[in-house]
Amino acid sequence: MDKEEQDRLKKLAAVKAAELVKPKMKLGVGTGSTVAFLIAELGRRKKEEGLELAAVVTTSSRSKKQLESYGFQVDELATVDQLDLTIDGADRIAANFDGIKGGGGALTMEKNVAVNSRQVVWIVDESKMVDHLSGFPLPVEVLPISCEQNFKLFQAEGLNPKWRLTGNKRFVTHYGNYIIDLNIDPIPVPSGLADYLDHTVGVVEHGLFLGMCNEVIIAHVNGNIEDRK
Ligand code: ABF
Repeated sequence: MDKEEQDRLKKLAAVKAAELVKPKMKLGVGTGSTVAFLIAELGRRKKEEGLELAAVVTTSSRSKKQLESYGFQVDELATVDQLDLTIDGADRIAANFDGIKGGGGALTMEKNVAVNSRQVVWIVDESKMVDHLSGFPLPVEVLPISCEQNFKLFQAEGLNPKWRLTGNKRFVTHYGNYIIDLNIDPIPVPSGLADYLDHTVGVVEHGLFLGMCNEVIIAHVNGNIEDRK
């Protein structure tokens, strides 16, 4: 699928998801190119319909800038008790709605926003849908202070770790941490790996989002928009 076609599908999914956003909602907005189309649609509704939201929280500075460019005031998650709805992208989504996220490096904020939302909706083109989690490296955010030890540990566990780089330098997250991408394809038991990572000292967060998504809006190549719950 070429980029133009993929963008067309992403926009279709984003516009469909925007219909879920009601005035006065406390809304979570994610990160990524699909979400960028969502923000543009929300901006159109704000301009044409006067859409007003009770709160808007987002997961990256990139989304924050775009939201503010349309006149939305962006709030800190900590100031909002519970979000009504969060709409975000994903890198892979399994048939049971388990997801791999964090390809853009914002996984820690994305997970904090997701767990503090009553409803979580992911918007994707069909290329992201898989039977079982596979086909995309699993991001793991690690503290710099013990990142070398974490890397060696993952190597010893056969998790095929690779440093996330920007150019020839290690990528640094919004919180000053590094990302180690684990290349396990497929991930045989996501819950087991999530539990292992959750209990590995030095790991801040990982990109396994298990049992956190209520609905997936999928744009298919044939133009059909599937709303799967
Ligand atoms: C974000 O959505 C990240 O978790 C993930 O990497 C990204 C996918 O972005 P895109 O829509 O550009 O594929 O939430």
